[in-house]
Amino acid sequence: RPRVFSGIQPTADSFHLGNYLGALREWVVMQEDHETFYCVVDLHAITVAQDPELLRQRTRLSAAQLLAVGIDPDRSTLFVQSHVAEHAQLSWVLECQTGFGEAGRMTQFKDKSARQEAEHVGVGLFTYPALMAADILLYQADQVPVGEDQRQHLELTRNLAQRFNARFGRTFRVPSAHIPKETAKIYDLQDPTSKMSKSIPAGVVELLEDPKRSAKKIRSAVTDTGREIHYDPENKPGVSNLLVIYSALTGRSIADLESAYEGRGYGDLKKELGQVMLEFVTPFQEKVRGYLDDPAELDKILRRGAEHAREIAASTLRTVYDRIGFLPPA
Ligand code: AQP
Repeated sequence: RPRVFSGIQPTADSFHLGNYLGALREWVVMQEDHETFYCVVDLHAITVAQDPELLRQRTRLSAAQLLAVGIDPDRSTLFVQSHVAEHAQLSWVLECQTGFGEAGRMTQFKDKSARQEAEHVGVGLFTYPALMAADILLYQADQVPVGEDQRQHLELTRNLAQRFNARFGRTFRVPSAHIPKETAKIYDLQDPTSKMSKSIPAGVVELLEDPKRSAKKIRSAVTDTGREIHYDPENKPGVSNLLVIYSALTGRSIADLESAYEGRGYGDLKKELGQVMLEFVTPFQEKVRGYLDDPAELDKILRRGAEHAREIAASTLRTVYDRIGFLPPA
């Protein structure tokens, strides 16, 4: 079975609809016929300042949310990145293979560093993509389910794998990005030309917030002039984004929704999407509470995941260290 790796940062009190529709939903589906490794990437989280206690809480909360969306620990290896030391170890090796200019061209680094004062931008934010490459290459992943925003990092990962293989002999499998067609990029409800992102939280729908609050955000989503409910991302980005979300959460096609809402206004669409959201998050939130009520069980799942992940990661790292000429420990 093809291997899959993906990760998510424990940097917010809740995952948002962009995370779910762009990535997590695919994670769940891929468990069916892939060997799946899913990781809460706490090492990535500290590329920006984190409160230690909050980071610990959010790491558990992230694992609970992954289980609640349907990641099955009997079918997937679910673990926390810092529990497997090889991630940081391979990251260093890959940093030494990454060009300074190459890393500087990453748009996520440019965007995130531009939002902070220069002296607060850590080197970790710059080397973030090398760590991400290490995450993926350690497990010899074939596919990486992510949202569109990660495409460039995936391209760098592929380049690093090919470069390493060319220089030191075949060591890494070269992975491909698995980006869903319809939901690759979910947009902010208040600014439907920007991606929904926790860093700019104006129009972000959080999976753990009160669904009444989500309904209110959906009601006040920026839509376009005109009245017709029609999928046209270029001219009607707001309403198109709502249609994509609606379709993804219900499994109804966009064409079907367009005809169902023919002659009706944006108000109806928004109200009903609020209800769809409520039906989606209610059982999810209940499951999350269940996992949080039993932290010992949660920790056991994560321990088991890390043990399995470590075996594979250690084997890849041994080969890498050997190829680059490190003397094996006696
Ligand atoms: N708006 C989005 N549409 C589709 N996919 C998205 N992803 C994130 N936003 C969207 C995908 O979610 C996965 C986890 O990403 P992450 O660990 O970077 O999570 P995040 O940091 O919470 O994502 P944000 O909100 O986008 O945060 P910032 O602003 O810090 O970058 C990834 O597969 C990502 O593609």
